[in-house]
Amino acid sequence: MSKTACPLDCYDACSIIYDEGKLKGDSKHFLTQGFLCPHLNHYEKHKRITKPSYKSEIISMDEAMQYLKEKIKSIPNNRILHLRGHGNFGLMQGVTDHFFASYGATLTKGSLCDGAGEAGILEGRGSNFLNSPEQIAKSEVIIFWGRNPHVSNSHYLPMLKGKTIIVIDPVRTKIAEQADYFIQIKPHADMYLAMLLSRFMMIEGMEDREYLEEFASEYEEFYELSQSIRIKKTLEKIDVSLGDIGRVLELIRGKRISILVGLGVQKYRSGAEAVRCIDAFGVLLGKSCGVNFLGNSTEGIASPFYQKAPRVALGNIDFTAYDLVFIQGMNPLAQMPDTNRVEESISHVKEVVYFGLYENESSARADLVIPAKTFLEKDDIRSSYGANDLLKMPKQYESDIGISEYKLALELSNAFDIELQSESEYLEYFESHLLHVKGRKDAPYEEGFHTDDGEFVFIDELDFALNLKRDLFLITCKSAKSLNSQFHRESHVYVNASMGYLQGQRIRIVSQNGALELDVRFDENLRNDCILIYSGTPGVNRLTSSQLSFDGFNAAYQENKVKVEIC
Ligand SMILES: Nc1nc2c(c(=O)[nH]1)N[C@H]1C(S)=C(S)[C@@H](COP(=O)(O)OP(=O)(O)OC[C@H]3O[C@@H](n4cnc5c(=O)[nH]c(N)nc54)[C@H](O)[C@@H]3O)O[C@H]1N2
Ligand SMILES: Nc1nc2c(c(=O)[nH]1)N[C@H]1C(S)=C(S)[C@@H](COP(=O)(O)OP(=O)(O)OC[C@H]3O[C@@H](n4cnc5c(=O)[nH]c(N)nc54)[C@H](O)[C@@H]3O)O[C@H]1N2
Ligand code: SF4
Ligand SMILES: [Mo]
Repeated sequence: MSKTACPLDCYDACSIIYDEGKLKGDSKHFLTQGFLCPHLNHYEKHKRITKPSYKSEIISMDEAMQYLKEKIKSIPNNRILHLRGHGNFGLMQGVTDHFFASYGATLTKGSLCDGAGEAGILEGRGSNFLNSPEQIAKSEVIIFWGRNPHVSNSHYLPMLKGKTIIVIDPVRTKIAEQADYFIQIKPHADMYLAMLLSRFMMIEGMEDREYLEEFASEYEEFYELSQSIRIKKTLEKIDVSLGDIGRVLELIRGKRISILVGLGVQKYRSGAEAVRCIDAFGVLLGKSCGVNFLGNSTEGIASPFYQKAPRVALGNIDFTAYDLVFIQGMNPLAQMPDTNRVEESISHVKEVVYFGLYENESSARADLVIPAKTFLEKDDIRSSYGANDLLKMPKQYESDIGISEYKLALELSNAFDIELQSESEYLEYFESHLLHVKGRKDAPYEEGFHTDDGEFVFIDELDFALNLKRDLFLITCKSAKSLNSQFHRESHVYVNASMGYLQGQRIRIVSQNGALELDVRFDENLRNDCILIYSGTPGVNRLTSSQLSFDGFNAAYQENKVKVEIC
């Protein structure tokens, strides 16, 4: 019996007991409470890549590493790109950055995930720490704002018992059904709702003046900014009523409140501004309240790996600038936005290397495929964006399949005379943070912020208009069955029956970037100005745009509106 942790990209970062070949939830861990989700309950049943291949021909691992070294040697370093996703959240995944950066290759910046929201948080607070789950458990009211806990954050659910729940989401999610109050907001409208909630709560005198005077003294200027919004017209535009605002204020008055903000609100070019406005609302509520977005999982843990490298934004890479692209822990041909552009751009690359666990669109495009080891077959340690702890992931058994990230980086480093410390030195360095990650506290902003003067910086202008084109909003969020493009991927488009399509009917969805045909499934929980296609659905990103967020170099998966054509 041995302890490890789930490696997946997930708020919960579950602690696991590996017992005689079975993965079980750790009953002693604060969040895990003895339960794992279906992804981990069936983890070892998913068919993985077992052998390396070059141009679809099976080769040995030695041959694969030989090919890789030869290709790297034959290509100028400024024509090599290293792409890394979060298929595995272990900190040792970053060891390959060390090799590629030291070698002079290009790395990436920005994110496909939370970069816009994080930019908004950083502008306000100067850092992106989390209130701990233990701290959230003390709240009387929890607001889920663009976050879907039954799907993406299920280990928070037990702690909701007895609390008042408010949900703000364009979709009537399971948590919305259970909530004390639900606002089925129009997509992309959150910035305005946050501003109006802030304005009315200040009119009601509900702000925590003592806290604000000390740590957010520009709140009156923020109130003035909120007055620049025309109430009636804006409420109509965002499909929210004055009654909705009044009811939310009634439910939160005098209470201890946590606002759990998810990805939904920031999948737009103006994602940073939306999160910044919601964060300001949380700050006005005062000392014992606050917003948790996805925390920076490595805040307070300096990387031991060499990181200095030219960097390109992950969301809109021009692949034609490279002759070798090394893809690790990621499926960019499905998960990057604007798949048609990505496919065309990457078709010019001479050597695409895929280093991962599963066959997918990216392994299909790759020239060289190198199987990775699973988290049970290598040593690692993980941090999390939903909790403050670090969890060790020691190797559980030896396997002949695949190669670890450390071993791959070591072989490359030896071949190119690059210095690399031993695996145990890196692991020990990360483990030294286990007991006390610098700066991480249960309530990190109780005594001020991490800006130059310790004060919260409010947004001081609002210059984004709502996109009022008559086309439909595309909602593309997480599915319970898959982890983005891993495991059981969805294959339908979901619509409200009132839109007039038939169950099972094939429709063509068109955006300014591409088109996709899918069969219809009804979902009565959707608004009739939206269609929903889950993340991981093959082809969904043919509809999305390469335009990045205004701040944070983030993909903007819901910026494009769509039209439907009957096939
Ligand atoms: N089962 C499962 N779990 C996962 C993942 C997975 O693929 N599957 N992925 C993991 C990853 S990588 C991440 S980053 C997290 C993210 O997990 P979440 O933060 O929960 O993100 P999403 O599911 O993308 O979106 C959350 C909610 O935002 C709503 N939403 C969409 N547009 C808007 C909007 O304009 N305004 C508002 N207010 N809400 C909106 C959606 O309807 C959805 O209910 O989940 C992680 N956990
Ligand atoms: N339309 C739309 N697109 C989206 C999103 C959306 O909501 N809608 N969400 C975005 C978000 S938030 C994210 S985070 C991205 C995620 O997108 P990706 O980063 O591409 O993540 P996955 O699809 O989970 O693919 C991860 C890959 O990692 C590999 N892998 C797993 N474990 C290991 C390991 O230990 N080592 C190595 N080397 N490889 C491993 C697996 O083979 C898998 O193919 O997608 C983004 N794309
Ligand atoms: S809930 Fe998240 S962390 Fe827990 S087992 Fe599932 S994927 Fe892993
Ligand atoms: Mo993500």
